[in-house]
Amino acid sequence: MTFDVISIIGLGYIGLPTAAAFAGRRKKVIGVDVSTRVIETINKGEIHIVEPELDMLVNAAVTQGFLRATAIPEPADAFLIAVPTPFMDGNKPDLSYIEAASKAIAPVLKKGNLIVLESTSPVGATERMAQWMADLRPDLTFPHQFGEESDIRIAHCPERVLPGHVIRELVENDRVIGGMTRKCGELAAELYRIFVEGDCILTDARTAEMCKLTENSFRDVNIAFANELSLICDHLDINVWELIRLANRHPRVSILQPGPGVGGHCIAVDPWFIVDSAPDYAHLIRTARNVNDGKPKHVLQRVERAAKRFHDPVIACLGLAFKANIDDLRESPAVEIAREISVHQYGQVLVVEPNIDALPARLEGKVSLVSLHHALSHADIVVVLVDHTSFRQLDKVRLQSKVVIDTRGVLA
Ligand code: SAJ
Repeated sequence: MTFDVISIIGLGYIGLPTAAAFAGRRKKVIGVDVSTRVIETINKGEIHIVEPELDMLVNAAVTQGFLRATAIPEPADAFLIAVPTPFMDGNKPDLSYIEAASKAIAPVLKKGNLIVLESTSPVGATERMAQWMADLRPDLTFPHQFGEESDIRIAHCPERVLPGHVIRELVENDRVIGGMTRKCGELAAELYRIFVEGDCILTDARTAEMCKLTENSFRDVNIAFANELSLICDHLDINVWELIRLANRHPRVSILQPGPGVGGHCIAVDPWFIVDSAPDYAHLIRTARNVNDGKPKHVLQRVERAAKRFHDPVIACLGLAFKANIDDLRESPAVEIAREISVHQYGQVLVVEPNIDALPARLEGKVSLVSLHHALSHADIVVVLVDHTSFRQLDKVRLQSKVVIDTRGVLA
């Protein structure tokens, strides 16, 4: 099959780079998003997120006429759904964005269409998506009812790219493609081969859903090990960074890095989808989540102890993003820690975040966004929360005579 027109639903951190990748291979791409601001920005050839190289690619795609953004879905040969799957109260997955996207494209579906769910999803979500569309289009047949004979092909192909390296990883990473039937998977593999240079490996939809959750849970459990070590080392007065460097000299040991907690919209969220679907079995995965979620509290206790040594200290928090060299503040432990320091009135809070121009609503009026130079000139206590390159390179002489709480090992 030739894919002349490809529609991407959700133009965020995954959808927009994917749209640009198809457009870069001279495919006509229709991007769909619910935000007018996002649509207007992209149609001007600009981007609304920070991701290296993405601005150039989107600009070229739009100016050459291969990419256009709109609010209302239009007919296409293939649809990729890349909308958020957050969790609700009780750590239960919230499929409302996938449901809304499925229902939005249902009216424009036609026989022969391929729909791929890219959003990280709990096991069974692809089947539910098929059912939502089938309910609205009784005139078409779907794979969960008609197998290989269906009019519509559906697959799950979870995104696996690392923020900050999206453009390279989109092309180079292998893709796990879970077709609702074999033909669904084969068609989806054909679509991805337009720009993917990694292997496209076929499986069923449920395994593909679980595979993505497994990858992120694996990382979460390993980060929890590092975070637990950091608590133990604080208690035993051992430098955890040196300890990990030494232990990693063993040929079969590869410990990750402790931090102020685990942030982002993936690793802090996805393991809960496994816990929710198998609560009686997912003990280790649940415990790892709790260890990582408990880390910001430990950092706060250290700040509180340090603040007690001063009268109304100035406390500089270096970094708000959920990890180095990005602007993404979603589920960021750094934001939470800065907020809590201010709420508990441990001192006056200065925040340095080179990748944003304005504070998020949760911090407005509570802390001041300042330059690194300003923070280092005024702070009594410096809390390193993100290992941005500019913090790694800071002149350590400027930290002399300050209390430093380095949660990332930037100064180790
Ligand atoms: N972190 C640590 N210590 C480490 C590594 C990470 O504390 O040694 C923290 C980071 O600071 C951050 C959080 O973990 O707060 C997550 O960062 P990350 O770099 O581990 O992962 P993400 O969330 O940016 O991207 C992950 C990736 N998954 C895996 O590496 C298994 C990526 O490939 C996925 O595509 C992405 O989740 C996603 O969208 O699911």
